[in-house]
Amino acid sequence: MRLGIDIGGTKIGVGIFEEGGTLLADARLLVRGKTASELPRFISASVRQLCMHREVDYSQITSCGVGVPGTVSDDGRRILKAPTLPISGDGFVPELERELGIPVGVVQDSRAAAWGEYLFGGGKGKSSVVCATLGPGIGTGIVIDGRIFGGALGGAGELGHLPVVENGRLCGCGKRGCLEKYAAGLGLDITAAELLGEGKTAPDLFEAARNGNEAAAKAIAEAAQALGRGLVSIVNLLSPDCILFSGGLSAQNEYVEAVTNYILSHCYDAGKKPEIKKAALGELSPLFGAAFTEVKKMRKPKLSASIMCGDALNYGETLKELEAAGIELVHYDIMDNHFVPNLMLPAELIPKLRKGTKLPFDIHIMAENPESIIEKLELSSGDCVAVHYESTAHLERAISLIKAKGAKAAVAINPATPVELLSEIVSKLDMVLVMTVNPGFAGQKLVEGSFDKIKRVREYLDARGLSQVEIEVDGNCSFENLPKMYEAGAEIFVTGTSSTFHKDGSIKENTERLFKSLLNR
Ligand code: S6P
Ligand code: MG
Repeated sequence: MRLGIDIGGTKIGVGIFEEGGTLLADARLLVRGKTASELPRFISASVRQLCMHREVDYSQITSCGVGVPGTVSDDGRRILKAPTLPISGDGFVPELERELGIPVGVVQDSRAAAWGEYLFGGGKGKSSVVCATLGPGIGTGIVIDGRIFGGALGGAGELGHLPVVENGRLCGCGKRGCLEKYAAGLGLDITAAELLGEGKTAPDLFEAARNGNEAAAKAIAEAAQALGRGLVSIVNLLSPDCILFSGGLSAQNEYVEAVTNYILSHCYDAGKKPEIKKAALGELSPLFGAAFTEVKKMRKPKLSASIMCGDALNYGETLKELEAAGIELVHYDIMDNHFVPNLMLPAELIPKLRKGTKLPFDIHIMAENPESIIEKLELSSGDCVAVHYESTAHLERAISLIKAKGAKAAVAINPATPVELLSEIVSKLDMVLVMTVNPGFAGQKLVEGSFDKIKRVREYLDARGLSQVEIEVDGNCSFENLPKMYEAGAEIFVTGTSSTFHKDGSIKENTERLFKSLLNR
């Protein structure tokens, strides 16, 4: 099941859908009086209540798409600009994820409407659909060949901001003379007040035209013409096979008819004409589209404490403290003084340490001939072993050896090693370990460009359909860096002297601080 949310200025629409597109339950929530920080909790509580009322099993909902009246980042994680809403920035998506406990993504609401119509409404079966939402402004969503088109700059579909009058009415975007200031709700309100007197609004203008007021009829015809011209540009540029109208203003039949006629009589004749009609899902189209927008998988952050940074006189006690603090893995560094200029932790110690903890081991081999070390390891299913790409000519053999012992297999890459070098092995991996310092020592500075490297590794994996392959980061996972590493796409973090074992706090205090820094990112 999927959850769709459509956030407007006064109301929030909520819909729960079956995978095939059947709407199981929906509701409208009033947002009045809610501050930005209260919204995620309010939405989550309302959705859970709706599920109870309608006997929908909340635990079956796997993702949530949120339509917002604003510009969002390409990855659907951030709201870049939403002038009419109290929410913006990086916090909304992670907060809502925490409240709902499922992955969340945001999408511009007019794009969500077009996507909903393309999948389940008036655009079903078409290849390219343009859906113009005629409300107070004009929002236009474009679907081309089965994908929402956002454009390289992110602003595709801003039909409402087409300049139509030089030095005309001031628009909310800061410019003057935009189409929506003449041809959509707020613009027609201004025209109504100008022609019929103060306090008159768009519905009065339509009413007056119907009752024979020539000035009103002329103004509406001009507005329809301006909108028609804008849409002709879209038809001539993109050649869509379907144009849909939704939003409150689309209820004015004469208006929609006038715009339709203008488009059909003025667009370039390529032998076929686009089908032009009203959207089929009404005000639910953004809810459908939001629910069925692809949402990036939420990754649960896991901390893997580097035991070599602990108190060597008291490893048993340290392991207990780590477990109690919520650390999930023991990061165990094996170095040979050849591959790296340091000699640390023998493989033989692992079975002894296991007696002091239930935590799985996350073994990081920094040694030449890692195969000979893997052969010595006793592993269990929760363990993971990483070998360095740079350390062996027989990477595939090393990975197979790890797998044969029942553990998860990973390749570690040094800061200067490009992820592309893993192309032949990556499909066999459970994890990629991205080094953000040059391996060998704790307490080093982060190598420049590391956040971007993590991001590129995540993109590389996702592009190959390998989003299940985890990314671990090792090196200076500090209170400050770790949240950024998580945002960049990593999920397992090796914590050493810069966090879990930081000199200023106990393991418990430091780990609490780390979890807090992740929450407030
Ligand atoms: C050394 C090793 C690492 C360190 C860890 C220390 O390269 O592979 O696992 O133990 O990076 O963390 P910190 O916070 O001191 O950088
Ligand atoms: Mg390590």
